[in-house]
Amino acid sequence: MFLCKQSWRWYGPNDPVSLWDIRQAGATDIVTALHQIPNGEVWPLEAIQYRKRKISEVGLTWSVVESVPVHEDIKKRTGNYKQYIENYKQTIRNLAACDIRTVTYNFMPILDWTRTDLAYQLPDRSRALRFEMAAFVAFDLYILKRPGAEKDYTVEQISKAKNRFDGMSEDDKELLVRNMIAGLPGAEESFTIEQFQAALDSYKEITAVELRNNLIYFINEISLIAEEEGVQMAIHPDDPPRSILGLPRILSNADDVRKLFKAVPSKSNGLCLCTGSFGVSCENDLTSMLHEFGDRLYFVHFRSTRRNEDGDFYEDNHLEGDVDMYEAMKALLVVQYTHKRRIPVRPDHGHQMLDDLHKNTNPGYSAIGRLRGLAELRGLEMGISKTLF
Ligand code: DNO
Repeated sequence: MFLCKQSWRWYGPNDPVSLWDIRQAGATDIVTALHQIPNGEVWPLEAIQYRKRKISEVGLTWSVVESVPVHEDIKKRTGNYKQYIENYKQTIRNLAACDIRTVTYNFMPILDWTRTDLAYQLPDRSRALRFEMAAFVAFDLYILKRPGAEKDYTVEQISKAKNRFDGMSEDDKELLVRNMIAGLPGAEESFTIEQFQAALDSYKEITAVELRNNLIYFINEISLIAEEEGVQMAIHPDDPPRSILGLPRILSNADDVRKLFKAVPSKSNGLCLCTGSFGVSCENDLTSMLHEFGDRLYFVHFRSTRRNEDGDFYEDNHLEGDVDMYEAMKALLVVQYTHKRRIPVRPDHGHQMLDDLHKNTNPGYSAIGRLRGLAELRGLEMGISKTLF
């Protein structure tokens, strides 16, 4: 018996990876969302029930929602934010009525996870997702031409970005734009350059302090309902864990998490600890974070990144890279054992490899790379469990 609830993200009926594929990969629990419902609207009870039924027909359990998106108006506390919060509450009630009680969300302004390259070739010819600083800065300075952007970078970064940009073909530039702002799988929005600049402008006056206050306001409101319904809210960290494009970011390290839990002590206010996102910063000690936030860990993403000093990183194999997966898994097992709880865990992302190289796959969410990740994590879990308990 595994302690971790082994889960797998499924994008719904249009996902090229089927529920049967997932069952064969060895997962028992499904992480999904009703992506067809526009951001901000209530998820109808019948639609949740229908999705849940489809999942149970295959012998799997829908145990985590990733994500119920938070409307930008809520993040900015402008426009219709009050209505959107009421809608969010109703969605929570409807999910609870279907016995789905773990909800992931993030509070990153405008962009969810951000990468510059979705097909970075590794020495074994599999493909990984990558964030390359020079390409990112080139996008910001020479494609987006964000006013005042130069002051966010060093002279060296700017010169590297200029060289990088000069070496790009028109196709390269187009691809970079698409990778950056057209929306990665699960992202809530997609933009053209003009729309994107307008979205950035709408955050001009919003400082990190304000954004954090808006998050606290939101989660305070939601926790009233979530507590009543026994729903666990799990915030996903910033990815990458730093401010980008002049936007404030407020969930990048342990201190940010502490601030959130201190401001809203409700048990419904919890964390989705993503080792891949937090792990990009060498300042984040993942093992101690797993222990410290153990009682509020409602969901875990296991993924490992490999970084360099320039701020670049790529997604490595699950057991390699900068994340010490052995220590992370051990900490998570101890947490579950101590708190007498099973926590849903999913292999986050995976390489495009083997047959999947010739298929249309969702970047990061192909079948075989994640199957490899899950298999490695299961083995690691079993090995550690047998020696620990
Ligand atoms: C990327 C994911 C994120 C995550 C959201 C949660 O692969 O980890 O898109 O689902 O940030 O709201």
